[in-house]
Amino acid sequence: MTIILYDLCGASDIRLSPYCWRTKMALAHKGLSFESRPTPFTEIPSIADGQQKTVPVIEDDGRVIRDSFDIAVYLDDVYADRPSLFGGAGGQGAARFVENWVKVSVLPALAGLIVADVHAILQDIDSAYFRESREKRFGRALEDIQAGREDRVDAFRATLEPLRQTLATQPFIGGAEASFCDYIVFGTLQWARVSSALKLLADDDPVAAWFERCLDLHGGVGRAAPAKAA
Ligand SMILES: N[C@@H](CCC(=O)N[C@@H](CS)C(=O)NCC(=O)O)C(=O)O
Repeated sequence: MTIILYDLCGASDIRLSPYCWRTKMALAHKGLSFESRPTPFTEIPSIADGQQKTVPVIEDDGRVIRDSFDIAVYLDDVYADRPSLFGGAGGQGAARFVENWVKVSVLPALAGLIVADVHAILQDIDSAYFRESREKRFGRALEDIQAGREDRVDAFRATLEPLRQTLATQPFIGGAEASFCDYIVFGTLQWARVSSALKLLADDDPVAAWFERCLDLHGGVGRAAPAKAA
């Protein structure tokens, strides 16, 4: 039975969620086919069993699983005969560290650079909800959050230093091959790539080369999504 993925969708069918990208890369890594259901923010409460507050959510053979990390754990458990996302319990523990590094350091720095750009690519039905909820969260207008962002790009790049140094010894966070750890960071940068024309990484940054490698993984599922035009 085909897995259903509820995938956050902006205007012009832009699939923007950093967390849904983690799940799409995880499904592709496992070689599982899935049906992607485009989901605006304001329709999340009515998807699947009607109990959901965030996406990604998957439905697999009657089971409803939410949260990108829990979905990856589920996929490794249930489809254990397919390529592993974590490489076992130790890998899962290390991936939690990557998830929290991204949550604490990378995502907040990035959100402050692109949040108004993200608002600009949403469907009309989501526009007011996103503005209101994010302005409440940040305590400022979206445009004010993003203002002066050129001065904060270096600070954002600095949050990626652990990845940069890791790439000096290996092509992926997972080692020789990509793992769910890579998809956690990839999804975050892919969110920016599809939503904003801001140049985030220097051309000679090893993180930029790694991101290009990730875009090409699994038949280029990441690259198939168009980058936001300048
Ligand atoms: N920890 C969750 C976070 C998911 C999440 O925050 N998703 C956002 C989309 S990027 C969402 O659905 N937000 C709903 C809202 O803001 O109303 C995961 O990893 O799946």
